Amino acid sequence: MPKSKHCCAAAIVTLVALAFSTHIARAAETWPFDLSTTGNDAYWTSATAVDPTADAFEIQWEIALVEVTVRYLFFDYTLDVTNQIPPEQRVGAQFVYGPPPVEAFNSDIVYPDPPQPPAVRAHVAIGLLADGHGYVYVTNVFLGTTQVEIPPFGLVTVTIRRVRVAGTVWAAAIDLTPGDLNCDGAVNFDDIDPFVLALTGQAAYETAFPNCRWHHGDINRDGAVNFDDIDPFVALLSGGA
Ligand SMILES: [Ca+2]
Ligand SMILES: [Ca+2]
Repeated sequence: MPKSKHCCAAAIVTLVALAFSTHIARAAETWPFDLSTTGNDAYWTSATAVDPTADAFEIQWEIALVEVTVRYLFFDYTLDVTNQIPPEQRVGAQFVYGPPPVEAFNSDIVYPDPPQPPAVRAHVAIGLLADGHGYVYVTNVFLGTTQVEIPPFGLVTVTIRRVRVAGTVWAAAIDLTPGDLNCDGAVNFDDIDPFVLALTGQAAYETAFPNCRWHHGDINRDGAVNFDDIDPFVALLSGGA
């Protein structure tokens, strides 16, 4: 039922999953999380950490279960509403530069969409703490009413009393070598052609260099490889950066 409004496309997750499988990450962790709220703020932090000194991090998350507990008459009913959330809105992925703390997701989730009155609204933040531990924070929770089918009563209006969200957060710590677009360990003229390819887009670059990193071309560290990286790349080649 809660609907993420600003989540990433499944295609991006597929790309990052591909990156996880083909790139050598310095350390990667998989963390299951399970959060419940009856209106209170809810905080989850991971038991382990990724290396907080890494250059960058890839963070993925997947919501595998959304349960709401509603009250009708004198009874509580717990309903699995996971399938009401489109699959592409249950997953997300983000590349972020260090040092942590870093945020991969930070947005309000609201169901249903405005202008209908919200049944569930919460602020959700996902990221890494300064020490490399993962976190999921759910704050500013509002639980209202919604209509659900409860046999044998039919469609009834119920008060939402509790929301449970469970899933997985993955985080990988990544070392980057800015300018080394062919990943041979050096930054020199051999990197010019791969850099030009990186300018045409991440997908084309990663097809040609599946074991290297597109972000090696993001010399100015703004998250993308584009014309703004040309001057700093030239400076790297000339040893001036
Ligand atoms: Ca190189
Ligand atoms: Ca850039």
